[in-house]
This record gives sequence, structure tokens and C-alpha cells, in this order.
Amino acid sequence: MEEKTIPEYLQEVEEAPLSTKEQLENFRLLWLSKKGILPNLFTKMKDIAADKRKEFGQEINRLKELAEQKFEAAREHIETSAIKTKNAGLDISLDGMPINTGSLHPLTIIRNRMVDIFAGIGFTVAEDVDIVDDWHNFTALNIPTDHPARDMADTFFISQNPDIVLRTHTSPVQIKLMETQQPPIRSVMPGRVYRKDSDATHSPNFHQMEGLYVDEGVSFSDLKQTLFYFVEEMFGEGTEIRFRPSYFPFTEVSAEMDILWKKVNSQTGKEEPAWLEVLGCGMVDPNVLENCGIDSNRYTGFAFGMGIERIAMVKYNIQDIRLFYENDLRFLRQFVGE
Ligand code: 2NL
Repeated sequence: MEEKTIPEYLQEVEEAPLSTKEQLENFRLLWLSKKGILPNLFTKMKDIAADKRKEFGQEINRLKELAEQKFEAAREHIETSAIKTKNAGLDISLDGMPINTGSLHPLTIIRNRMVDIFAGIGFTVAEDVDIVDDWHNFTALNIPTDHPARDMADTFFISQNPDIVLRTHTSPVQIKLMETQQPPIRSVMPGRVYRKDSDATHSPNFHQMEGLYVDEGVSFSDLKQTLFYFVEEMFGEGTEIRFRPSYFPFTEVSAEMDILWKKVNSQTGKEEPAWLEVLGCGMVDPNVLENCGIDSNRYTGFAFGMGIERIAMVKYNIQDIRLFYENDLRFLRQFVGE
């Protein structure tokens, strides 16, 4: 190593470039590391003449202090400027990013409300698979072989096996319940159902909630009172209802229930009272009870079925069923917080 005087070293340290990490590291290696200039100078102390040694010692100590000071100052500067660069443009006084929490689909809101109302009067919830056999969807329900519901045009069959269908109602859930347990049975069955049907008021995939109550002494007045209670909870106190005789293969007697609804006239924008069908119902046909192994001399029951979309359309005044399935956020956002 070429020999330099201490003042020359001092000047070199003073002028050393120290603005980058690399320069800082080079500086450390050159001056401060074990094989650097400073330790080297300290080892030289012993070769210095005794009378000059003290002065030399003081000089290299000054050099050492200067080098360390320069090194520390440069290191601090480089570190803080790295943090400043990283945080450039960050304004900690700004609001945080909004969290998008989403919301329940209107059909889910209505389904939950329907289930809650019936849960309040002792109905449990029963759910099952969407793909069922002919027995559970049709035969056990007293649906004759020539019934239009069994037509290829109305039901999705599996071509490899005509015994398998996408359930056209949630009744297969009730059938399974009655096959596997004896009364009392008191349940509602919400779920997805399928029909070959598609327009403004029909979707090939829609949702239903059926209900079933089988026990000793269950009567039509129990049915009426249960549904009246449901309607008041769903649509408000004092809602007027009307029962009309109807026909379903699986109930005898059968009825349809209407509510008196304040319909908004699309032309005038005025509210007009109108009867609106909301559900079908009836006393479970004794044949259906027997098909499931329930003694129809001992037990009676009522059943009802309603479309969840239908209830939601009435409740929210929605004109087109397809809006439920398009996932247009402008539509869905209207139900945030419901
Ligand atoms: C409607 C009519 C109804 C039922 C569904 C039912 C189920 C069993 C036995 C007897 Cl296992 N009945 N379900 C009864 C009457 C009507 O639905 O128009 N739904 C949208």
C-alpha cells in the first residue's frame, strides 16, 4: 500500500463520495473494515519512533473519528431518503379505501323473511337435492301419467334416464320427510325448482317455498289461519285475503289465496286496489299420505306452495322476473341494508 501522510488521508476522507449505498459500503471497506486503512495505520504505530508515537496516535485517532463520523452521517442520510422515496405521494390524512361488503340478493332477503315468519309459529326448515326421481316429483304426489307437468315440454328430464328429473316443485322434500318420519310434521321447504318456461314472468329456474303440516286433527281452518298470519307478517297488518277454490292433484280440497294489493297503475302512477294471487294450498290428499306410509284415517294435513320470486315481485313492485338473475348492480344495490 502506498504511503500517504495523515493530512492527505484526512483530505481523502473529507472528499470521499458518500451519496449511494454502494459508495457507503466501499468507504467502509476501504477505511473501517479489518483490512482497511485505519486498522493498518494502528498496527503501524509500533514502528513509529517512540518520541513521535503519541503525536501519530492522536493524528490517526482524529482520522478515525472523522471517518466514522462521515460514515454514520452518510448512512443516516441514505436511510431516511430511502423512506422518503418509498412514502412519496402518500398522504396519511386521506380517507381509507372503501370496503365493498356486498349485500343480500332480494330473493335471499325474501326467503329469509318467509322462513323467519313460519319459524315463529313452529315450522322447521327442510332442504334437499334438486335432482330427484319420478316417484318423488310426480307419482307419490298423485300426479297422473297424463298430467301436463309430466310433459317433456314442461319438465327437464335426463335423456339417459327418464326416471330422473330436475324437481319441478319442492314437494319431493315433503315426500321424503313423510316417508322417513311419522307425524307431527311441521316444516317449510324453500328451494330451487325447474320448469321449461321462459318469459317476463317465468324463468326456467326459480324458487319456491312449500309448507306442510301433518298431525291428528289438522283442519282447513288451521290452514287458513296459518296463511292469514303469514300474509299479515309479510305484507302488513290488515292485508285483506281471499280464498278461491282450485285444483291440485296432491290436495283435496284445494284453494288459491289472493291478497288485496295496492297496485301502482303504470299509466297514471296512482295506486289501485287489485286481487293478486300469491299461493296455492289445500288439505293433503289422503292418497299422498298413504303413498308415504302415513295412516290417512288417523292423520290429516295441509300444504301450501308459493313462488319466492312472486312474493318478492309483489313486495318490491318488480315488473320483470329476469331482473333477479341478471346481476345488474344498479338493480341489486337498491336492496342494500334491507
Ligand atoms: C302453487 C301450488 C302447492 C302443495 C303445493 C303439496 C305437497 C305435498 C302434498 C300436498 Cl307433499 N301438497 N304442496 C299443495 C298445494 C299447492 O303449490 O301454485 N305453488 C306455486
